[in-house]
Amino acid sequence: MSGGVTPFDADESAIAVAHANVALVKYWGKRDERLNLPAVGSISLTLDGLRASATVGPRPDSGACFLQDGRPVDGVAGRRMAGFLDLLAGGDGPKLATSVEANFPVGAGLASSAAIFCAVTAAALSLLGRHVSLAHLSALARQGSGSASRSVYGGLVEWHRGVADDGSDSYATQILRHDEWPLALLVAITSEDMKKHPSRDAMRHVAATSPLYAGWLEAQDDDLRAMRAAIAARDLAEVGRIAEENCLRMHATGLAARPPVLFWTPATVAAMDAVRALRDDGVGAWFTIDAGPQVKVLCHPDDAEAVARCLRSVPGVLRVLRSGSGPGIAMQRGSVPWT
Ligand code: 2P0
Repeated sequence: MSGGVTPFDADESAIAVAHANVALVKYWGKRDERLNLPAVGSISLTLDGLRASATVGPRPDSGACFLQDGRPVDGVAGRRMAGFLDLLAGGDGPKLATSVEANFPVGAGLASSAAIFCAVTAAALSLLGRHVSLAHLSALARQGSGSASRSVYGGLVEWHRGVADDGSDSYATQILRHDEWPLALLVAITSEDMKKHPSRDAMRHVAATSPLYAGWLEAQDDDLRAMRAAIAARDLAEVGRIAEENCLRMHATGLAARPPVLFWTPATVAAMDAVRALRDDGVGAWFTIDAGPQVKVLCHPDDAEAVARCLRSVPGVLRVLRSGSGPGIAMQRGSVPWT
């Protein structure tokens, strides 16, 4: 991060910090696009190494309402953020703007939108002087980006699909705090480019055209149940197995879409092979991959260095980020808006 330089006065802005999360049981598909309600529940690990901060203040009369690392963001992403800030402020509320900074590549399949929209939600509520429950904060963050609902909490988190048409029961809850089960997650970066298919567009396309999408929906509740049980038992091998299978099932829906959606590069596949080879050598490591080419590898913290060394040696892996289980949303400036 570049030290929190923002165009806002300290006394009329709020700053929140949130961490990205990686889904071990994935969110893929929506049951309501307008309210951003998921077709399935999901379970994630919040990452201490991947952090975004958002400053929210009054919108200037001219200029962008969304700055990322000091540069204005326009186009679809700018309009999406403007709409979200208006939603948070309410119909008669003040016009807001935000400046965000992340300590990791944005838009490259590293769940940057989760950290960013979660932090923007908390900072905006703080500035507006609102107080909400964490569940409500999660449901609001969800409307910015689905995965942001999970970054409200640290550790292992479940975002509930919910059944209500108004989305009132679709928010995240914490399964385990980040200090209750030490875990490590290595991210093998295979490309720093913006991803080819934004998640939102890809999941809409897959849901509309993939004959495997129905099977994905059908299998998810079993994975969620099994994952909850594996977490309760602190059974890392079982958590890893379910996460790997769930990830491959999600990507299979894309391969079967018309036209197909493939997020992987040769380095992605090489890193998956390297993880399988590590397991054959007795190292407990399991991969998961989101809507991008990076490979995320779950392991015990004692094995993290060996796993990182292995991933660094994979042709096409540019660098490896190391994370542990991270904390939930925090305020850096301004009052805490949750109760
Ligand atoms: C996840 N992903 O569970 C899944 C797995 C990508 C693959 O959540 O449309 O940016 O903003 O709700 O949250 C990425 O999608 O999508 C995502 P929107 P989001 O982490």
